[in-house]
Amino acid sequence: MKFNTKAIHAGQKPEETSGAVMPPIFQTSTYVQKAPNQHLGYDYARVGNPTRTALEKLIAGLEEATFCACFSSGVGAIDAIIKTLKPGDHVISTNDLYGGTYRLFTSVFEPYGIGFSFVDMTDIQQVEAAINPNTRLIWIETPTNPLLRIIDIQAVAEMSSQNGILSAVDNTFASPYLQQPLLLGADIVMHSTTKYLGGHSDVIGGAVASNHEEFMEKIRFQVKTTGAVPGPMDCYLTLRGIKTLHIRVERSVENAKKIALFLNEHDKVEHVHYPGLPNHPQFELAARQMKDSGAMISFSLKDNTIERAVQLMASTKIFTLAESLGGVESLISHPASMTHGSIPKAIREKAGLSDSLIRLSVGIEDVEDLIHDVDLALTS
Ligand code: P1T
Repeated sequence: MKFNTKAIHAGQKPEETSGAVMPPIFQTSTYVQKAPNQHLGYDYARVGNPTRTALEKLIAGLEEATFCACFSSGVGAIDAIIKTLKPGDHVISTNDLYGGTYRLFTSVFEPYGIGFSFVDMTDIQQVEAAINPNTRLIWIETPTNPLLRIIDIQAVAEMSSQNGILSAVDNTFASPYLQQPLLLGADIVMHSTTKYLGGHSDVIGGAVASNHEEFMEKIRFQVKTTGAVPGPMDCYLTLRGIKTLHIRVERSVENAKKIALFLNEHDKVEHVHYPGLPNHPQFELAARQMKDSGAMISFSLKDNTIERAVQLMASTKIFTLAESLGGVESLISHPASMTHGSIPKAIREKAGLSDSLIRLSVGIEDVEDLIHDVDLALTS
C-alpha cells in the first residue's frame, strides 16, 4: 500500500460485531473476563482499548513501524521514552527544540540523575564529540522548533548505531507524510499527535513507534505502569484527522512555500527560516530527507525589537495568535514568551532564538488571504 491509501486503511478494519466502517469509540474502563485472565485481549482500559489499538496500528503503518504506543500528549510520549533510561545515563539532544521538551529534560529528568548535552546537531562533529560511555540515546528534532534547522537523520542514526546508542526522532514538525525517520535508520520515532496527525486543533496526544521489540516492551510497560494514556474519544478524533493528513499537509506546504517567498522578498523582513528556500543552510539536506519542505516558517524583522514583533503578532486577523501548530487554521506565535518561555533567555539566545522571532504555522486557507493578512500586519 502507498502512503495515501495507508493513511485511510492501515490497520483499519470494520468492527466485527456491527460492521461499523469507522472504529467505534469504546467508552469503557474495563472488560469482562470469563475466568480470571481469560478475556478477549483487553482486561483494563489503562492497558489497552480497541479505539486506541486502531490508532496505534494506523500510526505504525504511516511510520513503517512494527509497534506503536499512544499517549495522552506529546510530552507524555517523550516522558515514557526517557523513563526507559536509568540514573547515570546520558542523552544528547538538539539545542534548538520544543521548550516543553527542554523543560522535561532539564527540570524533571536531570534532578533524577539523567544527564543531557544540548548540541547543534546540524554539525555532526558536535554530536560525535558529545558521546560518552554513558550515552544511551540521541534525541533528534527535525525540522527544529522554532528555527527550522534540518538535522541529517541518516548520518546521526548511523553514528549512534555504530556506538550502540539508540536514536529517536521527534517527527512532529514534518509528519510522516513528509519524513519517515525509521526508513532513514532511526530506532524510534515520536509524535505530538496534537499537531499534523490530529490536524484540527481539537485534541492533545502523543505516539511512539519503533521496530525494536525490546524497546517497545519497555514502552508498553510505561503505558501500563505510569498510565499517561489517551481516552477513546481522543483516539477517535486523531484517527479521523489522520485520514486527511496527506491532503492537508500538501496544501499547507503549498501555501507555506508562497508565504516564505513573499516574506523573503518583503522589505520589512530581516530573515526567513524555511527549509524550502534555497538560502536555507540545509536546503539540499531537506530536499533529500523530506518529501517537501513543511508548513512551519519563522522570521525576524528589520525593526528587530520585541515590541514590534509583539505588535505584529497582535495585528493579524486570519493568523490566530496561539501556541500549537499543524491544524487546518493558520497560527502565529512568539516562541520566546510562549512555546519556549521555559528555556532561560541566555540559553535560547545561544541557540539562536531571539526575543523578536515570529513563528507561523501555515494552514489550508486561501493563500492570497494569508499573504494579505501578513502584509497588512507588516506594513501597518
Ligand atoms: O503539546 P504536546 O502534545 O504535549 O506535544 C509536545 C511537543 C513535542 N514536540 C514538538 C516538536 C512540539 O512542537 C510539541 C508541542 N509544541 C507546541 C505546543 C508548540 O506550539 O510548539
